[in-house]
Amino acid sequence: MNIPLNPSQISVFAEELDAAACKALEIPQLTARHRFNVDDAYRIQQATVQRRVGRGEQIIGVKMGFTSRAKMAQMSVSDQILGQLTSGMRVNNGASISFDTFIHPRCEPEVGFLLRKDLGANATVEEAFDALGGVAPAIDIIDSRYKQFQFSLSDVIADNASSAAFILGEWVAPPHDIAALVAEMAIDGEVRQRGSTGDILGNPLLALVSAARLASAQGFPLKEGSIVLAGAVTSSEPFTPGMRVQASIANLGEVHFSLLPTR
Ligand code: OOG
Ligand code: MG
Repeated sequence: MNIPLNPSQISVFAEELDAAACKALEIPQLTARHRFNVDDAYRIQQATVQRRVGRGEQIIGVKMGFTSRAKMAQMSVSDQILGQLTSGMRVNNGASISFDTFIHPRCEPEVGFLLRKDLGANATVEEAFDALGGVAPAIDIIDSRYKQFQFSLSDVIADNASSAAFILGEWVAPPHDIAALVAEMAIDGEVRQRGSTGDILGNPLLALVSAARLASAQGFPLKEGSIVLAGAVTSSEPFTPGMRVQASIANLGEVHFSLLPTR
């Protein structure tokens, strides 16, 4: 049975998750200690994000999770979830980054959207398309703060949808049909994952519609200028120091990053 959390429990859980992320040390699932519902999980998420804001980061967008069958099957979670993206998570396209800040990171190919208009809770697919200022290939770097990368739905929401870092390619004008573009992810030049943008709910614009609905429900409706990651097209892949990761989406371009050679 779920037990409602009081404000001090929410801040204790948020502090534990935030410390785990800062120190790159995994922790046991929170729900092993205290089962809580999805609403409380979003309150914990919000408190972890506010800790980042307190350190000077800005909230720059949101990401969707579990919008493809591949991800639902890989992680045994079938509900869509929302996470928040901050300035501290953004990595420049082509950058070399250190592995040290991660616990057991994985990368996944995604579609990124840039909004040129606010998008409300009841936005339609047409309104979502009209609100697009740009589309870009993206890589989401997830790094669950939980042991063995295992969690319940409430745990992963509290952990800000495993968000650790993300990389965006160049923004391009939204093509009229973005629902059937081949997406690939290669590690050290070898293609490891391949799918279609249509693997995201049949059309990645539906992930944007869901993001608008969930973000409004959580009290931070999507604003002009926000970045939205639509969720992974394929399963994620682990990576290690020295690797080079590239994702590409037909007609949209490519995005890549590298890991520095040593820990
Ligand atoms: C949770 C994050 C899910 C996606 O694209 O589906 C996600 C996880 O898999 O750890 O980012
Ligand atoms: Mg993702």
